[in-house]
Amino acid sequence: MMFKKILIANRGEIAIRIARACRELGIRAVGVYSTVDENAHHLRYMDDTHWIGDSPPQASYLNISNVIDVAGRAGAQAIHPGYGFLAENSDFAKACEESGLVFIGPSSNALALVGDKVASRNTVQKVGVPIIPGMRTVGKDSSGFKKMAKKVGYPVIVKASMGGGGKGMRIVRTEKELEASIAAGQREAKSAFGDASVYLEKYIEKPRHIEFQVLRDHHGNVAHLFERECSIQRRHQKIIEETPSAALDDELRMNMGEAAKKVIEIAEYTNAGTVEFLLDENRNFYFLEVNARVQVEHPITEMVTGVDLVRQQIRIAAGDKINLSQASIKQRGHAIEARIYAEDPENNFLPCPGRILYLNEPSGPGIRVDSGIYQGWDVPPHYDPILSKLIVWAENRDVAIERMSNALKDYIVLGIKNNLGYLKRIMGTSKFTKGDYDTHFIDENEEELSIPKENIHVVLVAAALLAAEKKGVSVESGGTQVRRDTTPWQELGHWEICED
Ligand code: MV4
Repeated sequence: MMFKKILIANRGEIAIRIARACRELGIRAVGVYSTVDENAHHLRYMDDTHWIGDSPPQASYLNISNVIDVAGRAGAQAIHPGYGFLAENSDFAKACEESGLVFIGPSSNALALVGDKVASRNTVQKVGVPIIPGMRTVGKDSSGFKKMAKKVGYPVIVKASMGGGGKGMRIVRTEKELEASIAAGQREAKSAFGDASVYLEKYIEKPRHIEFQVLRDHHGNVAHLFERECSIQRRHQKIIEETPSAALDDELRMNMGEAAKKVIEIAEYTNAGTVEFLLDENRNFYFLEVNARVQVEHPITEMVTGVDLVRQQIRIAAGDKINLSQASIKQRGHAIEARIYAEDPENNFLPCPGRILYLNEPSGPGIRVDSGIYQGWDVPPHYDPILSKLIVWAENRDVAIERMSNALKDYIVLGIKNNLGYLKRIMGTSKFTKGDYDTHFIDENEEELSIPKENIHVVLVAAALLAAEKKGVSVESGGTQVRRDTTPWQELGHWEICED
């Protein structure tokens, strides 16, 4: 039976995305908000809204009993957690199960399994999915780590078993660093995840990060929706994603897709899930982990396959069968997503909350904007500073890049610092346009991605040349060029209108 009412336990662009899917399915959407989010954009898309607690996430969007209480009071039959917050929390999924609410995601058991990296490695290895050579249990003493490091060969990597997102990770190049790296990894894992367990793997030097979208229903039907190339990351935060990946051919794509389905099946995982792989320079792929949620970058898969992933999540949770055969799912054209953040690329990507004084969002053929903001809104400092996502589709990669570059130029956010200029520079790098990149792209292209400091002088020279020309003086420009990607707005830096 399809739900009549769903509580959306999230905020921002993803809450709006889920509310749209509800509306199309004839389901009422219940929105929630913290104190600071009283005027947040997502509430305008809900049929009903409820306060769930104070501004800090722990008091509101992360507060399990508050969310469950509100769902009960609002008469919702199901909860969609979105991404982040409670999305991959098996205690929350369990609390939903115990209070008779449907958690729109996998079972709490499947969530617990994929949340444990060592257990996941062992499970998928049983069905022949390749894993990175390394330890099969969490390390007890340093002699076990030493033995495995010798066996697989340096460099190695120490990883948190109960974590993700790169926390607790340490790359180790020689045996004499090993002991200190284990201790550092354990300390970081303990403070980030409340569990100090770490294990060791061979370190893959220049991997691409490629993930496969999978759907599996409660009747055992499973299908993958191809890959997303997510190698353009900074400190484990993805910036640009695209599909198809330039690194795969049809055969490798098929093999990875089949492996992804095996992972989801052996984990008895239901709903939408993503299987992450590392692809090494010799085109060997290895299972990394399962992301048990709808992902930030899900729209690029929707654009090339035509499948509405959030609609599928809701249908699967309601007990419907996935009405898709593997053979019917095709990749058509090319899609790219850029994540727009309130952050300062010139100041170590420091989050920059504040008031949006002017907003113009791009539109046009093949352009999708999943936005969580509006002009006049104050971006609060309490949450992840993602503002919106710009997604483009085109018949091929070159046209998609051109379309993205132009759409980024039309995207204007004034009043708060943001990464729009930085994203435009990524589109202009030769490594990106060639599709020749791995997970080190951001670090290795730092120079090309930063605004040259002398640029302001170039602008002054250009102004002087123009002034001279007006006076009828003839001058030689000397071949200096003003970069096309710097605008007067960027040169101006932060500014605001003061009322007095
Ligand atoms: C690795 C790796 C290389 N070798 N494991 C990143 C987060 C977590 N999902 C696992 N990650 C990685 N695991 C082995 N054995 C490279 C990454 C990795 C990465 C590492 C450093 C800097 C950026 C990275 C981006 C993606 C993946």
